Amino acid sequence: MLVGLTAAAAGLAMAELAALVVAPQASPFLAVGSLVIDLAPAGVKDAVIALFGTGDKVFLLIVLAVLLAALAAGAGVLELVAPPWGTVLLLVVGAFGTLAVTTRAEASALWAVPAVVGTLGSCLLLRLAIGRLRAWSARTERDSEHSGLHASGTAVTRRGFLMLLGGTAAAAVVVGIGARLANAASLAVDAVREAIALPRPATPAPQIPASASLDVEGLSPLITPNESFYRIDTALRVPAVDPAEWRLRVTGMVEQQIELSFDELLALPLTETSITLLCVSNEVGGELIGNAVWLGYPIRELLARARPQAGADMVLSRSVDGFTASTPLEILQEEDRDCLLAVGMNGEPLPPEHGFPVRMVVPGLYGYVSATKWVTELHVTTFERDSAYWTDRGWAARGPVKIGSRIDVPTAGRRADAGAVTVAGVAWAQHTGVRGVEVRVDDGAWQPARLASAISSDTWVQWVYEWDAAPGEHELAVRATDASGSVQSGARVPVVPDGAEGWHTIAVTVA
Ligand SMILES: Nc1nc2c(c(=O)[nH]1)N[C@H]1C(S)=C(S)[C@@H](COP(=O)(O)O)O[C@H]1N2
Ligand SMILES: [Mo]
Repeated sequence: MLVGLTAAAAGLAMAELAALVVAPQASPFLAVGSLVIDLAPAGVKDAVIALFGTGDKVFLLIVLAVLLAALAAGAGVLELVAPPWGTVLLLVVGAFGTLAVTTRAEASALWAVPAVVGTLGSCLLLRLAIGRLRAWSARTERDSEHSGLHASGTAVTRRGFLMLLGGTAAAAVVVGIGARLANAASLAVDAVREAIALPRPATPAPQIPASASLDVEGLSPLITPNESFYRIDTALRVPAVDPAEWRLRVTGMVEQQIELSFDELLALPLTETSITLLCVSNEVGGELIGNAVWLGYPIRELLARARPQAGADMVLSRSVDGFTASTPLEILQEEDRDCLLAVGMNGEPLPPEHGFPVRMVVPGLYGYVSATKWVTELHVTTFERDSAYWTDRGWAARGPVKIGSRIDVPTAGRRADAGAVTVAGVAWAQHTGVRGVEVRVDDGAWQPARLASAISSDTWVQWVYEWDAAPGEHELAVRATDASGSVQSGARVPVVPDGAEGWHTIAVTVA
C-alpha cells in the first residue's frame, strides 16, 4: 500500500513540475476536480453546497484526495499479488487525469504532457519499488530457511527497498508542494491580469491607414496577434509577477532615485504606438520578428525626473529573473523616439510570456539590448563599468537593428502556376524608414516592388511584386533600401555577434 501511495505522490509531483513549464492550468489534480464539478448531477451539487457552503470545493478536493489515495494503495497491493494489474490501475487513473486536463475549455494538446509524464513516472516507480519489495521478501524466506546465516543479505535488500521508498516520498512532498505553490501563484497572477482595465492613452496611436495592409493571402498581418507573436527569453518558467507587489526602481548615476508602483505607472499620461520588435538571433528569412501596438510610458520622462549624472552612457535594465539588457542612455532620452515602459500589447495587458506586468520596448534596437520583460530596475551606468546578460556570452554590447527584408509569399512549398504570380513580404529599416524594396528573379535586374503605406519608420512595411513567371525552377531574392539611400547588403553575415545580414532568397517551382 505504501508503495502505491508513494508512486502516486511522485506522479503528482512530476505532473506539477511539468506544469510549471507547460502551463499552470495543465496540473491534472485540479483539472480532475473541475471535470467532476462539470459532470456531477445538479442534485449532488446542490446537496454538497447545502452541506458545506463555501467549503464545497475544499470538500471536493478532500474527497478526490481520499479516493486517489485508496486507488493508489490498491494499485500497490495489486501489483504485488497480481502484476501487472496495479500498473494497469495507475494507467487508468492517469488516463482519466489526462482526459480531465485536455477537455478544459482553454486546453491545448500540450496540456496533456504533465498528466502523461506523471502517469508514466508513477507506473515506473510502482514497478521498481514492488520489484525491490519482492527481492526483500524472497531474501527473507531464503535466509530463514538457512537460519540467520545470510541475515546481512536481508538487510541489504530491505535497505534498498526502504531507501527507494523513503527517498521518493520525501522528494515527492518537497517538489510537489513547491511546484504546486508556484503554479497557484501563476494562476493568481493570471486572474489579476484578467481583471486589469488599462487606461486610455493620453497620446493615442495615429489611425493606421487602410493602405498600410496589402490584401495578399499568406502575407504576415501588419499587426501580429499576441498569440502568434514570437517569444524569446531565458525563463524556463514564465515569471509570475503580482502587479500589486511590482516596483520599478531607477538607480545608479542619477540625482534622484525613483520608485514607481504599477498603479502610479498607470496613472501617468501613457503613449500608444506601433513598434516592430526583432530578435538579434533572427536568421535571414526568419520568424523572430513581430509588430504590435504598445501602450506605455516614455522612458525619457522617467529619466528626466531622475536626472542622469554626467558621464553616464548606459541604462542596464534588469528583470525579476535576473536577465539584463544594456541600452544606450542617449537613445532612451531622444525626444522623437518612443522608448516605452510598456503595460499594454495590442489592446490588452501584456501577456505573461511577453513580460506582464511591465516591459521595455525600444524602436531601433534588437530585443536583447532593450526589450527587458518583467522589468524591475533601470540602473543608470556606463558601458565601461557594466555589461548585460548576452554581452557576457559573446554578443555585442550595442545592438542597433539592421535593415532587412523577407519574402512571405509564395508560401511554404513554393510552387506557382505560370503567368501572374504575386510575390509579397515585409521589410524594415527601423527608426530610419524603408524607401524602397526590390525583387530579383534569377540573374535578372532588380525590379522595384510596390510598397504599402508605412505606419511609421519604427514598424515594418509590407511590399508586393507582380511577377510574370515562366515555367521552370526560379530563384527570387529581395532587398530593401532605407530612407537615407543605404541598400541592404547581400553579403552573408551570421547572427552572432550583432545580427544576420544577407538577401532572403527562395526557390520557386513554376509549372
Ligand atoms: N526578462 C527577459 N527579458 C527579455 C529576454 C529575456 O531572456 N528575459 N529576452 C530578450 C530578447 S533576446 C528578445 S528578442 C525579446 C523578445 O520579446 P518577446 O518574447 O516578447 O517577443 O525580449 C527580450 N527581453
Ligand atoms: Mo532576442
